[in-house]
Amino acid sequence: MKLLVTGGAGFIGSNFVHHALEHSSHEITVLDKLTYAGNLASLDGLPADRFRFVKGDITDSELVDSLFADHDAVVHYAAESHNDNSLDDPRPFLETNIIGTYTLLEAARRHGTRFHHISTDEVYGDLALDDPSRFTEDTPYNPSSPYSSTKAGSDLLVRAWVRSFGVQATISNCSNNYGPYQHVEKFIPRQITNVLGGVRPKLYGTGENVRDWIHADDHSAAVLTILERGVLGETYLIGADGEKSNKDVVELILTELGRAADDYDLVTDRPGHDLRYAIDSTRLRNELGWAPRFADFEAGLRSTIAWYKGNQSWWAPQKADTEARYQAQGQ
Ligand code: NAD
Ligand code: TDX
Repeated sequence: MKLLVTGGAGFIGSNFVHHALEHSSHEITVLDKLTYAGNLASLDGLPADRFRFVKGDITDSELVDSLFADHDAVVHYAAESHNDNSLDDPRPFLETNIIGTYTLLEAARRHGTRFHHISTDEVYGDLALDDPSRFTEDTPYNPSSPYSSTKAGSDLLVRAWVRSFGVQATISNCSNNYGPYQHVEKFIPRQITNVLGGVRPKLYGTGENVRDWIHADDHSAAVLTILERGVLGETYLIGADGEKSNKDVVELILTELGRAADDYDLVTDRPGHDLRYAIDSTRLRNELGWAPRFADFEAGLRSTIAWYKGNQSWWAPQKADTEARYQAQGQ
């Protein structure tokens, strides 16, 4: 297939491009606006005969239309993705996540293009720490932040375009990703690069909030599986049973880097901070036969720490600006 990957210069999109070129024979075009979160260096070294990059905005309907005319399927990662930024300035989230997805869906409708929409478990809101249940495909939507509400809105647009216009789409909602090429604004890379720079990690609130971690390469394998074998019109949850409190993750990072496990600061909490996410991915495992390769979070975290240690030139240019933004927010 000729695949168009939106947001392929971002964290998860670039991991997908590397994964798909290695594990399939698809040709890939990346469409990416190169916002502060996009980085062409994440796409270095890809085979020129199967990979092409186009700089552009998913809200540009003329450009989108011309690219859809020339591709068999679209995997849609492009988004404004950071909750903290959405609390500071929600507008770009509405433009890219809602209008951008709408623009792509209209092109999919015109061209009859197979469409896979990448979304998040945050659309379901949060769970209590002691709640034995986990999110499933049937959990009602209840997003908390401007970011997660725009992702929920984009999911609902996809469902409506499937039902009303017969667009051939699937949706996946994945839990928190970690791995190489993740922007230093996000929790795990922020804390790894803080410790590498001699700065104490920053935990929001009490650090008891729980995230369900999955390696980005396992997410990519799941998306490729859904693209090739998923049932049109369906939603699949992606998760690797990786629940950990933020405090536990910071302690693991500190210990791995030879520092005392309690060498961190508690800082102002995120407004509306979701307490816990947890994914039940039974459907994807049973119906499509996917399983995570990085089942051991601690081993995956160690390899991620090693990647940030070895790739300072990739992240260092973003670090000072990112920390200045956090400092202005008291975090
Ligand atoms: P990211 O912020 O690292 O990357 C986003 C990419 O989209 C960047 O390359 C950026 O330049 C591009 N982009 C932004 N606006 C654009 C526009 N208008 N037109 C074209 N390109 C644009 O994000 P990420 O963490 O890689 O997330 C990718 C997708 O996965 C998002 O849809 C996100 O909601 C979803 N997701 C993320 C996670 C996670 O843990 N990070 C978990 C589940 C789902
Ligand atoms: O410095 C920090 N300290 C801290 O305690 C940062 C940056 C975060 N946190 C906490 C907030 C969250 O509980 O760590 C947790 C993870 O934070 P983020 O990396 O900002 O991720 P989260 O808000 O959980 O959202 C992520 O997962 C779902 C992605 O950014 C989203 O794009 C995805 O949809």
